[in-house]
Formats: sequence, C-alpha cells, structure tokens
Amino acid sequence: MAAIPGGADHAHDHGHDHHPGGIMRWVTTTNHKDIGSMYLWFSFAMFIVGGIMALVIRAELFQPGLQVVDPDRFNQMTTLHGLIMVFGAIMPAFVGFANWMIPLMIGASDMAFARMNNWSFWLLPPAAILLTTSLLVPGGAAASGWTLYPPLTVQMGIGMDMAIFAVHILGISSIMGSINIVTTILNMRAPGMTLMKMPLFCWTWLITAYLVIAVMPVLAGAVTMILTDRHFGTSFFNAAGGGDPVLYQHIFWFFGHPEVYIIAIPAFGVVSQVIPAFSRKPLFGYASMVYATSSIAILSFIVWAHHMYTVGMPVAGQLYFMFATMLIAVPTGVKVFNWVATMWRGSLSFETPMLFSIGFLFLFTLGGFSGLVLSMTAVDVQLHDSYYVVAHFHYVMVAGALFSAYAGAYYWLPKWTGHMYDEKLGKLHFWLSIIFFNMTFFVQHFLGLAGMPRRIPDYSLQFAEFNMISSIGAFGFGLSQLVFLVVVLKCLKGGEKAPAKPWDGAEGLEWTVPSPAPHHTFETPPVLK
Ligand code: CU1
Repeated sequence: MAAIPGGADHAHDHGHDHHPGGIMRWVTTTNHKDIGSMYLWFSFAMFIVGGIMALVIRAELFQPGLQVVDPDRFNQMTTLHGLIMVFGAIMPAFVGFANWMIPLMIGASDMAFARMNNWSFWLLPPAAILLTTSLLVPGGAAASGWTLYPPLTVQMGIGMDMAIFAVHILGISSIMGSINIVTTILNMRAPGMTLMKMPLFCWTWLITAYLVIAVMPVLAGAVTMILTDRHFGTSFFNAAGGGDPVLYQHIFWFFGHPEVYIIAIPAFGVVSQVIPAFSRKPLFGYASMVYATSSIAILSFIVWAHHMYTVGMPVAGQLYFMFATMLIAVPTGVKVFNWVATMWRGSLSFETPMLFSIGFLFLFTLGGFSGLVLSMTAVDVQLHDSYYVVAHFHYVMVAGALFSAYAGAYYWLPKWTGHMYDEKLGKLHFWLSIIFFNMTFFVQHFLGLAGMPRRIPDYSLQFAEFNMISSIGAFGFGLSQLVFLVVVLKCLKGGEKAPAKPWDGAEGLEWTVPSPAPHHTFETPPVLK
C-alpha cells in the first residue's frame, strides 16, 4: 500500500510497517522513483559495457590486418554490442524515464502494478549476466550479429542458447514494463487530465508500449523456433527439412522494424518536453504530434522487408516495401516541422538539455534522410550490409535515442537530485559528444559507398584512412561519456540547490505536481509559488 503522507514516521516509530534499508531497499522497492533510478543506472552500466565492445571493434578496425582480436571474437563483439545497446542500454533508459516521469505528469501516486514494476527491473541483471558471460563458454558468444540469422545460429555453440535465453528474459521484462505503462496511463490519470491534455512524453510512451506488447512476442517466437531447430529436431529454418532461412528474416524484421520506433518514439517524447521549455512556448501542433506519432507506429508494421531486399523477393514486393517505407517520411516530417516551429520566435536559451535536443534534431534528421536513401530498392541492393547502413542506424540510435536520453537526463536531473548540475561540464559533454560522434560515423557513409562490408574484422587498403578517423572518433566519444558520469555524481553529492522551476519557462506539469499527487483536478493546472 502507498504510504499516507506524514504517516511514515509514525509507522516507523511503532514498527507497524517495515521499510528495509541498505541493499534490501533496492531489491524490494515498489516506488516508481527508486525503480526509475535503478533502470537509469543499469542502462548506463550496460552503455559502458556495450561501449567497451564497440571500442574493441574500432580498435581492430583502426588499421588493416588482424591485431587485437581473432575474427570469431570480432563477430561476437558485434553481436553483443548490438544486443546490449538495444535491449540493455537504450530501452531500459527510456523505461527509466517513464517510471520516473509518467506518474508525476498524470498525477498518479505510483505505477499501476508497483510490485510487477520491481520484477520488471530485476529481470534485467540476470539477462545482462547471461549475455556477457556467454563470452566465456566453449565456442564463445553468438557470433551472428544482433539479428541472429539462421542457418548460422542453428549451428553455433552454447553461447547462442544463452543469447536466446537472455532475449526471452529481456522480452518478458519489457512486456511487463509496457503493460504497467499502458495501465497507468489509461486508468490512473487525475480528474481533468484527459488523454489530449497529457504531456506529449506520456503519449509517446503509450504508443511505444503498444508496440512493445505487439512485437516482443514475435521476436520471442523467432528465437524459440531457432531453439527448437537447434535441440528438438524441427526444421523451421532448415531447407533440408523443408524449412526456409528467409522465413526467419521475415519474422525477425516484423519485430525489428517496429523495434526501431520502440527506441525512437520515447526519444521524440523527451525532445517534445525539452524544446518547448527552452523556447518558452507551448509545443507547436500538439494534436498533430499525437496523430503523427500514431501514424509512424502503425506504418512501422508494414515496412519490414526493406531490410531484406537482397533475398530475391519479387519486384512487386520490392516496390511495395519501398513506397510504404517512404510514406513514413511524411509523419516524421510533421514532427520535425513542429519542433522547429516551436522554436520559431521563441525566447530561446541554450542550456545542455536544449543543446542535446537541437543536436538530436539535426542529426536524427540526417539519419532519416540516409534511411530514405536506403529505402530505395535499387540503391539498397548496392549498399546492403555495407558501412553506409552502419552509419545510417547509428545516426538514428546514437544521435537520435542517446542524445535525447541525455537531453532528458540533464533536463530532469534537478528534479531527480534536488541539485543543479554543472552547466559548464554539461556543455563540454555535449560539444565533445557531437564532434566525436560525427567523426566516428559520418565517414562511415563514405566507407559504405566505397563498398566496405560490415561485420568483417579486416579490409583492403583503400579503406584505411576513413577507418582510422572513425576509430579515433570512437575512442574520443567513449572517453567523453565519462564527463556525464562526473556530472551526475557531482549533482548527487551536492551543488547549488535546484529551485522548483529551474528552467524559468514552460516546464511541464511534472515540475509543479507534488508527489504523491494531490486529489485536485487538472482542469486548472497547479501553480507552484
Ligand atoms: Cu526498418
């Protein structure tokens, strides 16, 4: 049961209600803020682990020839880097934001299923341990890339089984988290908080949660079919037994494309909170943002085969998937227009959250354009599995999702810790990140256009210069992220006390609503004195 305000001390004095301390507080907590913080710390730890794997990859690719790892280890690094960043770092980061902010934004006392919330989080560490320790078993980790394509994955050692088990656990965690978010938003809004009055971050998570519930079981099915092909004599993906490895690609990408939006849409939500605050204007085109986000989510289900133009599909299929994919540019354009229109003639200021949001706006749009390039079948046949693809999705994942996660973290750090963060260090973190990010990934467009394949530990001499630039950029980017750790630790330890509304502008409801929420109506939003 939720504690009654002012009742906690009483309960403590008389021993009626036991509040465990130390580590048990975190193991048993049902508080949405505690769980949100654990998600965010877990996500950052996984970001470091996945980042170290990326640096192993970039160290190997620093120059032609083999020097740091053998080809098998290299492929294991690409697999675990992808799985850990997608399921261990980015998704938990935004679930952490959801836990912290959604109850505050809609005036709910906590998440709907507070104990399930605890379990959703605590499933993550075992999955992370399975993935990372699979490097130590005979045969090593899965060496297939994060997409786990058969027939390769049907033949690999026990590391593949560990990856399948980890994917199942991660899927269960994110489905439970999403059920919690949907239920909280639909049932626990304060009176007067209609759906179309919700802060946009809540809308983006409501839509994302439906995507998660729809497609995570599809991924679970795909990897389970690999598992039965491996151990129980089925032939779903084995041509010799009447199966088809291309079937796996269809199932995987029916999950995989919506997954891109599971990552991107909460990022849109964060940016849609930050840009209005630092423009001192309400979000431009709120309703159109809701409809555009919903359209993107629906369209994401009908474009999956743009990842598999080269499997030999009929021309009619290629044309359909090409035009359906291009259609997504329309609602995405609406959103970019609205963010720019929000800033237009606003009273702008450029603190770190706003810098990361504007960085997101520029670079995510660039990643969208390279996606449009890849959507064209005739072009994609040339660029498939090249470094152009790697460049494209890192603009979406890093400059899209990671930069907006940083925007959100800097924006809400004063709310979370009660202290202002070090603005100078924050700005330093932003500028180092954006410079080294582009140094790492912009040149990869050229490598791809010149024909360098991805997931290969060696390359011919004509690719040497761009690879060296990319690797130096990657190490710079990795080191720059330690600045963020310093900022957060400093902020937790102390520093200037944060005022109630630190950004002097159009902060959202979450800044003014006390927690637990009051039983008032949001017809007249509360104003903090
Ligand atoms: Cu896609």
